[in-house]
Amino acid sequence: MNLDKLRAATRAQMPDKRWKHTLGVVDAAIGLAARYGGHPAKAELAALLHDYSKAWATDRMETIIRERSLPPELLVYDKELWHAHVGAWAVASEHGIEDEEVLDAIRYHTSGREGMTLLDKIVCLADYIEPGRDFPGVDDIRMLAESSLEEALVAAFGSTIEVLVKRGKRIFPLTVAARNDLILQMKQA
Ligand code: DGI
Ligand code: FE
Ligand code: FE
Repeated sequence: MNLDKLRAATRAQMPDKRWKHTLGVVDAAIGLAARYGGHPAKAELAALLHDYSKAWATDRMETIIRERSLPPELLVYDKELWHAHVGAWAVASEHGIEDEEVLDAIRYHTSGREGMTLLDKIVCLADYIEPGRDFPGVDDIRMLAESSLEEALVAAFGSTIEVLVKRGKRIFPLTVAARNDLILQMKQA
């Protein structure tokens, strides 16, 4: 597996704007890995690949979820969730990525999950705070990211959940589980 080839292959999956976001997430993930003792090369790889399938057609993702036995419950939640699981499947099957830690960080970067690993946290948070992000409250999350991965992620999931509630959308149970678990981790720290 050659990083330059993976970069070119990832670049080819998405429009310019998404690629710029990806490069921002790579930088942010490397920075968080340095701050919190994460594995820098794994953080870079997972961040590079995290939105691999983001620009794929909905039909294509739906077919993969059905045919490759990805969690069927995804289909009854927001389509925005699909690219994370489909992306993990795609980089494994198209590029032979086998590192389960990296694949999990890609798979759970949107929803989070209970028991998030350090790498899961780094990639998920990097996705929220990369320099191109501009949503209400992002600067508060950037500030929290300097002192606690967990506090920053609780704020980030909180902001996503608020938006989903305001729009009358369903919330994927793993996001609620992730937030609950992170709050518990903060209390135990
Ligand atoms: O792919 P990105 O745009 O870079 O970011 P992402 O993978 O975090 O996707 C975020 C989108 O997913 C955001 O618009 C909210 C949406 N979404 C829909 N349902 C859920 C959800 N996000 C979470 N965490 N949980 C949900 O249930
Ligand atoms: Fe994403
Ligand atoms: Fe992203």
